[in-house]
Amino acid sequence: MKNRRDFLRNTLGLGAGLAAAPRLFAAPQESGAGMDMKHMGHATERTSSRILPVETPDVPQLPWRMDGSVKEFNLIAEPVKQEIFPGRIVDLWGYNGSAPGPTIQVNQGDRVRIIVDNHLPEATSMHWHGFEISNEMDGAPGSSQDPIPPGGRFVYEFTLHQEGTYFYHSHMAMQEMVGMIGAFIMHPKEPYRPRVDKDFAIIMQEYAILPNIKVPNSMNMEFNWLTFNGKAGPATTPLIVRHGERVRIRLINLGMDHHPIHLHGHQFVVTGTEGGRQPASTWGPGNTVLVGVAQSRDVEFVASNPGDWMLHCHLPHHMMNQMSSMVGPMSRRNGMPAGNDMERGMGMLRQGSATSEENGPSLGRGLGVGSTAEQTVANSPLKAGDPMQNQDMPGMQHQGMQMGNPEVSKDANSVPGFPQDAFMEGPMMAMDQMVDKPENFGLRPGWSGFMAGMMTFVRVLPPDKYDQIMELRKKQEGNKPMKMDMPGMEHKYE
Ligand SMILES: [Cu+2]
Repeated sequence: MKNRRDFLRNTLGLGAGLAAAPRLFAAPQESGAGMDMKHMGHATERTSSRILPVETPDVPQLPWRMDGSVKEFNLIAEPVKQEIFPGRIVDLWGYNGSAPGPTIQVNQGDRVRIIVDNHLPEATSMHWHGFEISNEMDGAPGSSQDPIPPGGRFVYEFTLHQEGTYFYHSHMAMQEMVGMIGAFIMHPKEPYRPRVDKDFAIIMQEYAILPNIKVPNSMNMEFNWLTFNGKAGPATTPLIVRHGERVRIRLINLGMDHHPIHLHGHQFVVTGTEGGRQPASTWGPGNTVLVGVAQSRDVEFVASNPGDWMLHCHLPHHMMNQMSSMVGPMSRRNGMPAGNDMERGMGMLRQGSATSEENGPSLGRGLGVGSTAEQTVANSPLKAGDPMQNQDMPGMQHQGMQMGNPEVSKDANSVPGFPQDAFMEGPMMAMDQMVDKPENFGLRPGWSGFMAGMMTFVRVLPPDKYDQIMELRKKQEGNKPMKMDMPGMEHKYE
């Protein structure tokens, strides 16, 4: 974009009255790609106004049934097995078989009933984050209600007068840390202006999971698995948009860290928070938005720049998978502690220097309680001269990975600090085939080697490529039997 006026036209959709805009950059048509309400659920209300359902890639939508004028949902709090990365199936807690839990979408003004069943081995409580509802429906354990005992049920019912990107979560702190959150979208009575053609939501979560362990360490303060909608890159599913479309992405964060989410190739405006829509007068341009813990941020932009653009958390450690002192050639020592206690794991020292034998490379990398410093792990030392001679590096040979060689210079081992990224990401980490799906079609070969943690793509595609992917997606969905695991639920979001 050349100037401020272009920015306003492209990002704010203020096409009218400015210079004649090329068709692709014009504000989206009212007809848009929106779906009529009758495709989303019972055709009861507001068929005149078109509601664009929010897509949550990799996370299911929660169906509902109508009980008179009440929209009724079922949520089951339960342990789930979540494949956060090819072959990495972890034990999380979530809702209805998913962590994060399924996305709930309602309309402003709806009367909503949510039946929460607790299939966990301990008590839980469901909090409706930011909802302006009566106190006894707030889900604050102890103060607004008794916790829901294992095997118990609580029926929440309220009328929603708000609009925006909300979420639900367990109000038991440690349960939050093992997956228990879901998106709760309240569509406004009058659609937001300018209208968008695509509306996505991404929930950010983080887990500390030692290699070969399946249960996250919820006491830990540092994390080595970072997910968008329950998947770590490259297992995340790209957001597919057509060149010229106006796009909204709703970012939701529940964890221990704040995430600066950065989009390549475009400027966006922040149009909403966890409190709902913000007035357009507050929308300043940016390309990185800090999504703090317990916050949501809506960003909008016109996808005016074709290409496969990364969308990711910009904290370097959040762009990695399974980072741990046990894995990878983090050091040229023959042995180093597998993990440390909480304090050293967080980089706090009471005695010894940061480079001493006992602290060494595991300082600040510990995974806290549950890991042990006694278990030293040999990382094969790199051989001087030709780092690639060493083919017996642990963790290097994974089935399905494309075994390319990282590019390193001949004198790499003489350079202080080496290796940094040579073995953390790159061609030998690529697994294009393992994460193959319609949304990845046409990405550059080897792309997956550089995607990890909280990373995905916004793919801004010309019409033919866009249609091709939609066609592939349709074919894939056609092959899958429609799963209706909840009796009485007739409709699902597409
Ligand atoms: Cu982050």
